[in-house]
Amino acid sequence: MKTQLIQDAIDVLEGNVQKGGFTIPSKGLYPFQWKWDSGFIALGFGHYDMDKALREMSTLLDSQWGNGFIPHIVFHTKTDTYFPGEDFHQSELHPQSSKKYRSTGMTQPPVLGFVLERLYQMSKEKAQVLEFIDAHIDKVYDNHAYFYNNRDRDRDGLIYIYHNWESGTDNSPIWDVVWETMDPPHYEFERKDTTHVDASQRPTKREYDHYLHIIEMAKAVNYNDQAIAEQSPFLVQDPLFNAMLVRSNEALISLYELIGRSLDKQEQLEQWSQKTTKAMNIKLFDEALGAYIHYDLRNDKPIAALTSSSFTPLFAGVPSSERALQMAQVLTQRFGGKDRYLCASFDPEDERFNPKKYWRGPIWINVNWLLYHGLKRYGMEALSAQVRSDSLHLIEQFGFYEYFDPRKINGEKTNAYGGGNFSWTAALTIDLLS
Ligand code: 2M8
Repeated sequence: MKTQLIQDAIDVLEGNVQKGGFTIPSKGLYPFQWKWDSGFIALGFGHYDMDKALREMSTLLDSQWGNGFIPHIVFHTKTDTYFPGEDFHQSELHPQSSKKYRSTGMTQPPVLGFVLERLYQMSKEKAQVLEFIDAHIDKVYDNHAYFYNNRDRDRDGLIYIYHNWESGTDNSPIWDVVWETMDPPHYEFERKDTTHVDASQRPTKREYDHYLHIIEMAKAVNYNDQAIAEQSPFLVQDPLFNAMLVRSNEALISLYELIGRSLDKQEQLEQWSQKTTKAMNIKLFDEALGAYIHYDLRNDKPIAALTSSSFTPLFAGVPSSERALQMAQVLTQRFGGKDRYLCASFDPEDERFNPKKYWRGPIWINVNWLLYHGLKRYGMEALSAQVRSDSLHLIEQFGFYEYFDPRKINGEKTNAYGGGNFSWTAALTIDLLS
């Protein structure tokens, strides 16, 4: 079974590889290169074709802007099957945007540091991977420097995101409180996602109005970070985003040590990490809920609700061991139990939980992968094994889908939703089984 599932996963990945040296998340629905998808995808390739893994990384890094920014979508190919596309985003408005590729003017969670480290760890040809790392690591460092220099408004080490698409968890109920503070125009546009996936499993039209409105605001200031920080109605400190940064800082330090250079950068990364970790523990940990939460920087208030992102600081070693235990209890009692697979993307006990709707409840394999490794890091073997086996069970049962229903329901035809033959689901299956 194991080898068959790996082979099937490889077939999915290979089917999504494109001519320009990048891999799409899913045919039809997502026809370009996405930042954090590419990181997870490279981890799958790394187990059977390291050249492809490194090419995925270099293609993405090649889209970097002059200020260190790496965009969330790189529009390699011309197609009008996705909305909003390159003509809507207009990355060229920013004076330092890539002259080579058009892209979006927003980013996604910084996974590339730990992806590079893991590729090195899994490689059989260590010298080849180390040479690649030596040639590319400074770009990832520059990306982190971009965050600390431009996205840390209060200089406390917590990076903000200015759009829900930067979080990766697009329509999470977390953002509902922000939408309540906005009243965007009712734009006229043609959705493409709902021609590929049932509309009931995707964000609403009104939610898209909010998404587009923030982009219009950012375009009006030519994607200038300072102006965005002053004007964006959406300004949030996200526990997943900051956890990825801390974990990638840690990875970059160990990679610089390995290649034996840039002591100054290692020291800087260490300082950044300590600062972010401290701030996350002071500002983002909610004692009553027992896990990390989002902070609405624009409206200066915590968003007290649990999501799967709430537990991802485990992956970066951010919580103390006492807090980690508390988090594991919350995960088990509130998200787990005999009737549910781990881990729902939103609190199953909250009335806004929707088990079929995208980031409002379904399980996502990339977040499960982060939780699996996070729990392992704290020695919680049984719970981490459960996250892994729930993930593999759902994939074996239903296929390499984009997201899965967390409820254990008998007699349902399918518990899997969104795009099929989804790249990071396939890639991380390979990694979990290897
Ligand atoms: C989803 O987001 C895109 C916008 O970035 C979309 O809905 O069009 C999210 O799940 C995001 O996390 C993911 O990276 C992207 C591609 O898989 O799809």
